[in-house]
Amino acid sequence: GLTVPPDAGAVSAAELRERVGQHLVFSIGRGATAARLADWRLALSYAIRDRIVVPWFQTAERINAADRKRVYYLSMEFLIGRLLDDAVANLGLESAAREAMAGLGVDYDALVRDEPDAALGNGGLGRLAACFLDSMSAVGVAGLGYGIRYDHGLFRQSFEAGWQAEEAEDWLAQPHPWEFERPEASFPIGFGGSVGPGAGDAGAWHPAETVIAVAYDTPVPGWQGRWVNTLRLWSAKPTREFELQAFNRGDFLGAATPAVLAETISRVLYPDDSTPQGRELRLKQEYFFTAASIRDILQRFERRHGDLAALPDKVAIQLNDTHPAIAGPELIRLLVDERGLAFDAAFDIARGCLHYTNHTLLPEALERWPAELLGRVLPCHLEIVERIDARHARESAAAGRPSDDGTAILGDGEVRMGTLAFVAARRVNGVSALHTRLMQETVFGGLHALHPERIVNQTNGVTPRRWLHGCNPPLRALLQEAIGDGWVADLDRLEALVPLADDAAFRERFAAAKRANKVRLAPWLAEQAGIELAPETLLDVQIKRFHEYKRQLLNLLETVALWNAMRQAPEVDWTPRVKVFGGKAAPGYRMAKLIIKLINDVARTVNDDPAVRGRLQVAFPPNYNVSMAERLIPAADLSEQISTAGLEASGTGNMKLALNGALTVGTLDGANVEIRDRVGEENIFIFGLTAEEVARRRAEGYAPAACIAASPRLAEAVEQIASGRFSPDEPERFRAIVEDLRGHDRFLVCADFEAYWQRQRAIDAAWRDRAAWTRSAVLNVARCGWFSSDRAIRGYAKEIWNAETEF
Ligand code: 26M
Repeated sequence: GLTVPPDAGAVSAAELRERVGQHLVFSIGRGATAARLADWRLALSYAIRDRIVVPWFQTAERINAADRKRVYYLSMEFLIGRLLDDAVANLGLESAAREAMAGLGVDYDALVRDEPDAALGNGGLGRLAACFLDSMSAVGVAGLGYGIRYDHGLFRQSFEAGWQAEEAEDWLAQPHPWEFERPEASFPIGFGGSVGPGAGDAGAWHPAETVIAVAYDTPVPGWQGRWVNTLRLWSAKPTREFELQAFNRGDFLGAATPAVLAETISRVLYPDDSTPQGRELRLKQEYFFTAASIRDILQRFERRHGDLAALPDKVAIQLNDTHPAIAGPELIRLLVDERGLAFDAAFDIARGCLHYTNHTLLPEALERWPAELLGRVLPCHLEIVERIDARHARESAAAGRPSDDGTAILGDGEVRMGTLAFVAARRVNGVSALHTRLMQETVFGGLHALHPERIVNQTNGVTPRRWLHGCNPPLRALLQEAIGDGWVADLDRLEALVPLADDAAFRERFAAAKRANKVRLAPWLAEQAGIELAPETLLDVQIKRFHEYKRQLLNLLETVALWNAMRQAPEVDWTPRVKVFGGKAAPGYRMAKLIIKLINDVARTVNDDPAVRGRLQVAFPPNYNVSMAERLIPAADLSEQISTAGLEASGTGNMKLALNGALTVGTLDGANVEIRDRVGEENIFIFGLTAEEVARRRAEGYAPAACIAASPRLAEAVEQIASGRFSPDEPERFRAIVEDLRGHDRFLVCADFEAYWQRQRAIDAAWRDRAAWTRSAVLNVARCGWFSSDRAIRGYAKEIWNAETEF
């Protein structure tokens, strides 16, 4: 048994203050008079971390004692954000921490804001992984996240004359207090070389190059610190012998070269979130972290169990998109070449453990690797892929399907990673009901016909700890008074608010909480974007990565049309609005970057125009990230979720905003459909073509020119952009946007424009009846409890992993 040190459990403010002082001196090496804010932050972080370590050990002991099935979440990305305040809240130490720091003369809020975001992800997929880690600890799943410890996370965005510029992010420039380096947990990972006849029937692999994967563990405390899982991130290090040989020859530069090359693998996060570039280094990253994780998983299993056939009973592996899809071939390789199993037995074991989540149907976003590249970097794995493909073809033929049904893994000289992941997985899931249905009907249609039980739905969710409790103190306080705090671990309890939507006094207090959040946001927005936000103004936000399918351009065209309408009819009592845009574009995505420039040019024109002063403003604060989302979401009144129907797999920002009392203007896409089903048609502003209508319009040969001709408002806005109204110094600047809108309009911006405009005017009118608006907002909060990632994790545990939950 474990002897619990005397300091485990609750801690008083006085004790915590003492511990912070100790850490400041003995861990940071600085005295109180010389300490900077960062020193105090590190000292408090260490003091908080100390509270997590014992429950962490205890969780491991419970899992081992019960021999619980383990769940491994493999993800190239974990978009975590700040950790300190989250850990403090999970441990219930908010007042102790505040009081302790106040006693030391340090502002707790400033200290929390000093922490850099851990931005090891691009957007939705990476943030989902972070929410799932939190929820696996909250509900007590024996879960472990595996990923890459990038030296540099997602780039910092700035605007240079309105153009996006990227700067390297450097989150490890300061000590990172939350991780433990585990030099003993390391594996050599090979690349290249050749495959010869050897052990097993797949042949033994002789890599040309070897890199060491070293583990760094971060504890992930759940709600109330009852359960603590681990996030294990791999960092690439050179092998020792290699260096030493060159060093001994006196070749000091040569001794450093392999080190630099090896460390390149975990150097930087790829900043694309939907268009894989097919780069060799990316493939090496994928294999590097997947291979290290699979070996770690197998080693942990074998330390406790003898029979590899039992692996699927004790291990579930979730692949977050296809990025770790090489897990299938790697696991088979280890079982065949290093454990001596036959290929078919190894394949069955691997397929018993593996599960794959798809996050997109966009054809250009589906990962494919040239077979030549895969064969060069991972020769043994290419052979195994060929054998998996052959077995899949046999199963397909046995089921009477034609051999040319488009479900082959290898084709056109490429390896289709989605197909590989599907074939090697026991369950494949989509992330919203609509997305899952479209998977079955479109991209995975042939595979679905062959394996009709394999594709299941698990609608995404968000953690209520960060996305309500943490980010929205005024609403948290109101909820505490109205319904207690049981909702934090059981978000369905928000339903108790439903009757309060009809209580005028409650609505007043709810509106006051929203107002307080806007007042809190205003000085920041003024500083970041030069905007004056009055609390009566409708705050309209579109915050997400920039992509054409997400249609920031639709929002912008409506902004221009609204500006025109306000100038043309100044006598009208317009509903005042502030439109906020936030998001990054992939550095190589020219169209998205041009749209960013257009928004900034329109913002300057509109914000400088006295004719619309106090009525319309456009704000684009740079460097949207998790921490910025935490500021904006609680203050927002209107949530823009306006993707072309059928293209946004789920969305999760839509859930965060609705949960914080913003009303949604959105298409019937992704999880918007399920949000509507829950909040009710009358409490959401739906518009536009459905996924089926989009498909039909495209099949009929959609031509945007007719839509533009039919809408004078749209025609005027497009013409202004075309003629340089927003770029007088370079009238042709937005030619590519205008040509695309008039010629192709792949994402049907013009087709949806009028419906969107009309919906926005209905929103203007709705805002004026503040009691009705607030009633809708309350009902959004009350009925969005289902979108908790706790519900999603329970769904995965029951329907996919066959794993228990402790709470
Ligand atoms: C691939 C190759 C090379 C470099 C980067 C990538 C890559 C990285 C991230 C590709 C896709 C990536 O993310 C896609 C993503 O974030 N999808 C979103 O997933 C969310 C969670 O399920 C959904 O809510 C969003 O609708 C979906 O767009």
